[in-house]
Amino acid sequence: MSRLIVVSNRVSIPKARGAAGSQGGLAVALGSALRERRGIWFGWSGEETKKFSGHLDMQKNHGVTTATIDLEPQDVEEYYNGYANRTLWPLFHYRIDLAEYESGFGKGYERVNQRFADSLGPLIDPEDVVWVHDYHLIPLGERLRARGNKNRIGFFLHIPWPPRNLLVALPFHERLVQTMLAYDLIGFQDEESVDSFLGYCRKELQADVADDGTVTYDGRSVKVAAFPIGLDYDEFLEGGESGVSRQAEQRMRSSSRYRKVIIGVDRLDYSKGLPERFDALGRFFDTYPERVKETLYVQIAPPSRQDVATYQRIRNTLEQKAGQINGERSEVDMVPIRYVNRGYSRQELFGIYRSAHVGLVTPLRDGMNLVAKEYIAAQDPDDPGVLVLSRFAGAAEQLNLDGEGALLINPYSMEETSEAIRAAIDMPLEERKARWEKLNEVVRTTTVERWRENFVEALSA
Ligand code: GDG
Repeated sequence: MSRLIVVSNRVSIPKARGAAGSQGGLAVALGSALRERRGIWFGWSGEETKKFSGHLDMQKNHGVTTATIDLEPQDVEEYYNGYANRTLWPLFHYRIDLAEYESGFGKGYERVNQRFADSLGPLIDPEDVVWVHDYHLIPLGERLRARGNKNRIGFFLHIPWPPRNLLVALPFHERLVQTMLAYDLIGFQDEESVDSFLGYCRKELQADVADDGTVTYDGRSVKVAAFPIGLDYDEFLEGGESGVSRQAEQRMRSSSRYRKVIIGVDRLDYSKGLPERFDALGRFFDTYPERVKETLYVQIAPPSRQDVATYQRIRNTLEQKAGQINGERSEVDMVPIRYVNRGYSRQELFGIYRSAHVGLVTPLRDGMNLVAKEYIAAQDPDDPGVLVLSRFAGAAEQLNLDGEGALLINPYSMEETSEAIRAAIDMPLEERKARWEKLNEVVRTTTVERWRENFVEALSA
């Protein structure tokens, strides 16, 4: 079996399976593939150094070799906070109004991708299969090719690929997409992204696009397909068996005094549609005032990317909205919203999801959204809750199930979201069970291991 080299912006140092506070499904799935194939996980250490030296920090943890490099402060500012998080992230999430572009960002992005290629290149053996992850590293494949690398190299994008008409607003968009065509396989989360990408190649680059998703351009071919990511289902369920999980569930049930709990769990990010969600809840409480006492909305929102100003602004907006909803509707012994700016362990999250009657997942755009799948996996089969899901999450392609799975909503419509919350709260047990069984079947069978196997198999073929 050929060796697998995984490359991502940051490297998650592998822990033992099921270890306390253990990592997410991605780290677990990639970790087990790397163990099997004696591979290497390469990326940025998260540390800064005054002068880039290219020094590799190689470590072996639980059978997985990691190799990391430090970056200069200017690299971090231009490549990570700049081009990745202030240019590509907003644009790819359809927030052209928030996308900023400075030529320094573009230069920093190119420079860091070159640094990655130069440090990683010597580690790659001729038979290795290389798998590059996410928007930070789009040009890496081409940079490796320029060093003479002839390996199979694949790329997976965890976030949405935008429609052609949005992408053309990015300066030097042709160059970005042309570099991407240096890969052998490009994977997206959903068919919509695949269609957008192929449409761009056809219309902007006049590339040849075959029915099976093969793009031929400038003498080489790359296969493009959807590989929807999933959960490490077994590991997640095992965590749910733990005392920590049971306690978290019990704490939620007793502290909510048996009100109907609606749960939201999101990184504090403008793509997750949180202000719109808070407004929809306000609408729900206004439309059904008798429900205020019977309902509790819990929003867990750990802060992220706090070096970027838009992330500070969204935090202020949400504090204001939560304060207003609670100020207007609380009683001395009851608040309608609990808004929590911190993270919980995965075991605790399991218990919290399980205690909730409604899972509210309403991103304005999302590559996949794993919270939707975790909410389903955590439910009690005898008394499952209802998933209310944005049609703009990649997960909607899998979880709509012809209207028999999640309740799909348009997150820009307060009415639609508010009505879906009401329908979810009032849904009879029979229907909840029927929907949950179908949803759980999808989540149980399209796991992160399947995703990884499908991708690596297609890449190695
Ligand atoms: C990107 C794409 C795509 C959240 N709060 C806590 C916590 N989380 C965990 C969730 C979930 C993960 O973080 C978030 O994953 P999402 O998929 O919802 O979103 P992104 O972070 O934006 O991820 C996304 C994903 O990549 C994978 O390809 O699905 O579309 O944007 O697992 O549970 N985990 C813990 N405590 C928290 O408080 N432990």
